[in-house]
Amino acid sequence: MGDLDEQTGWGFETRAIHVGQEPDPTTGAVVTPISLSTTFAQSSVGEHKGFEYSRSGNPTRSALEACVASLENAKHGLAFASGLAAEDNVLRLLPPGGRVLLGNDAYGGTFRLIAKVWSPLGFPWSAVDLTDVASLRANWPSDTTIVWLETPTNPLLTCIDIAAVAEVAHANGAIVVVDNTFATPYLQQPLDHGADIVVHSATKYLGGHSDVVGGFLALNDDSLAERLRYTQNAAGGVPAPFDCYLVLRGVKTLALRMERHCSNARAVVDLLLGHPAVDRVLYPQLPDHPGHAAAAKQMNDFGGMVSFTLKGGVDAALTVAKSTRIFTLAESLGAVESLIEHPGRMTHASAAGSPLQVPDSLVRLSVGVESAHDLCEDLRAALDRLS
Ligand code: P1T
Repeated sequence: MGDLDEQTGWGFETRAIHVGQEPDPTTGAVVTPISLSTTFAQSSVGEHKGFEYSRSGNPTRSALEACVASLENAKHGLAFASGLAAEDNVLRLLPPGGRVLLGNDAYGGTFRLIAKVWSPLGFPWSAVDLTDVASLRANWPSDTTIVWLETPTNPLLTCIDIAAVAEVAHANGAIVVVDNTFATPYLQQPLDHGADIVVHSATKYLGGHSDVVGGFLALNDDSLAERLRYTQNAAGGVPAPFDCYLVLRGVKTLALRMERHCSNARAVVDLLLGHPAVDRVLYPQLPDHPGHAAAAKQMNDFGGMVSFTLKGGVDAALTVAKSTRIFTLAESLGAVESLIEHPGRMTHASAAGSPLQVPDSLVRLSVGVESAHDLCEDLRAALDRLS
């Protein structure tokens, strides 16, 4: 990755290890300390060293916020207790009656938050096919204030042209929120393509080791950032200092891990494409994949997530999901170990009966960083059980 940061002059990998993480001025500690203090001494009322109370601001959290903001080419970064806490903080920007347009494929929990929690409070939502920008422009609901998209989407891995959607949204006075969890800032920096706010489930690739739940927002706009920071403190969905430390530790190796996730995913895709039990392989690098052109334009590589459908339908999908040995049957994604799941019955069960319902013959893989050979053999053995 050649892109240099304007502020530091450093490349991505250097920023991941050093931004916000200067050696501790008191002790020289090279690793950012975990600051557990909930409160901070004031020399006189209102005079302090930048921290007052740990919900409002914490040194370990500040380090994480500076680092991931830099990776997203963002001026502002805000860390949260989970991806959904970060999303909820964004939805608090909605004006009374403001509509959310949600892409028609997205994480089930995001759908649930928008459609089942916020919508009944008087904030309408609609599901839209964001690959069809002409239709988005022609059918724009006038009460829309937020367009919410994932690219690649969870779990179908459809890719959306961020710049094209941002152009329509901005012309209509709406903001664009991009969930960059699947791509990570190593592969895609949505703010550079016109997004207004980037959302992350830091639980996934940023943390990278399945040992921390976290969320993140990155953005450039000062007034939006001020509002989001106000709500971060007022509503209080902040992460613990230890969690911030774990995400910061994970981010240091993000570039290395993503390289391996991508190359292992390619090996898995080749295996799946050649197996007779597989119906369709979903991976953004494939030329016939929905949004391949958008992915090729805005991503540096195609990521570590692979989904596929089985000719044998739901029964075959459930059999494969329980038959692997290295791929662990579990929700979540983006960590060093490979995971397999059945979105229809697991991560996306809440979307059943909605426009975001997923096919029941679908299996989703989070391809980890183990040996590509072992991963392919594991999958081959599970698929062979179907014949
Ligand atoms: O789980 P949490 O940290 O709250 O993040 C929610 C979230 C947000 N956005 C995307 C794209 C996600 O995939 C998730 C969480 N997803 C899973 C747990 C999953 O297995 O798909």
